[in-house]
Amino acid sequence: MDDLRQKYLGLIAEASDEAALEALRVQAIGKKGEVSLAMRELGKMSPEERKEAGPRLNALKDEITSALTAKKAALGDAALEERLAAEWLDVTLPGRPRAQGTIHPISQVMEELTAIFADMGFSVAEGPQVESDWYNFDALNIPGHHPARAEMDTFYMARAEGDNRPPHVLRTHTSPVQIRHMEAYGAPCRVIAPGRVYRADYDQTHTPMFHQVEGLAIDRDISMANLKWVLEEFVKAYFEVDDVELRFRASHFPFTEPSAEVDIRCSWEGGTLKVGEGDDWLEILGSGMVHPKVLQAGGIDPDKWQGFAFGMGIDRIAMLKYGIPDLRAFFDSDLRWLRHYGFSALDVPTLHRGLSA
Ligand code: 2NL
Repeated sequence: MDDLRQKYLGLIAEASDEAALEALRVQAIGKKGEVSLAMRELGKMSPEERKEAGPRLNALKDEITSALTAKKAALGDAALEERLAAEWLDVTLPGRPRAQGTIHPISQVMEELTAIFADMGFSVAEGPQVESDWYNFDALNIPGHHPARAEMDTFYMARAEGDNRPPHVLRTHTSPVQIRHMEAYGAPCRVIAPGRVYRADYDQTHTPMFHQVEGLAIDRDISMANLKWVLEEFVKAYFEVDDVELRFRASHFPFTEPSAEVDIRCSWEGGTLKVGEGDDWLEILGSGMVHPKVLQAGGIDPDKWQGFAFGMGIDRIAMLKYGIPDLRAFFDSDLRWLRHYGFSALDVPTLHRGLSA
């Protein structure tokens, strides 16, 4: 019995997996196992011998059973330890770093404008940045001899040698987009055209490429009163104030009649702009009733339809709202500037969430 004990306790201690343990269990205390066979021998013993050997065999069986159970648990623990080590995960590692890029203030402001005008029923139109002189000038009542053509500091595209047709131009405003819109969709219409425009001008307050948004609303009875309301709603929503005061100053554009430049009441205190209060006026846009010749150029009958139009510089209103001092920095692609003035990609401007919340 001591031999059996030595043998099985030794084998159990050395078993390397559960299958080996099970084999040992069968071999020792299974139905035909060595201990079980020894127990069967008890029947052949004398009562005295049996009284002594019986309990010892039972104790041996118990001892082997507990050794098997203990070893099985130890093997399970070891397997778990191994799995935990293999599947180890450092939960103290920092999370994914925040996105490197930011939304450029001009993109942000374009999204804001779009949200505001969409709420008033305006759709967004886009068009080519290289335009024919017809769409950029003639259709807008700016004929070849008109001083506005010279004043606009236009970039002209090159023509092939001997090609005497008038050259294409880099659009000097987004008005051509609206002429194309009138041609394609007719009246009535309500549309804004935001985008890049180009003029050969470079100083403190001018860059050769800049951004403009124009708006156009045409219907049977649209008037300057509708223009005034739309612009008031726009300025309130854009500058996120409850009240504004607009001032219309008579002006002149070839494509509108009458024409007005629009100022908003404001104050400058300690270098920060407050809209809607104070004694200063800030010029923000030009506007007017669409000239009958321009309606006609867009294929719309000026005897049946009329409308207002306006245009404003996006870069300037972005600087005003977000306190950006230098226009030229907009286009320097300086990463430090972009991180400072840029917006999170998740800050999508909507009217219900607050434009720049
Ligand atoms: C300004 C002035 C303006 C328009 C743009 C326009 C467009 C069509 C017809 C008539 Cl298709 N007008 N656009 C009208 C008035 C002023 O812009 O100071 N922009 C920065």
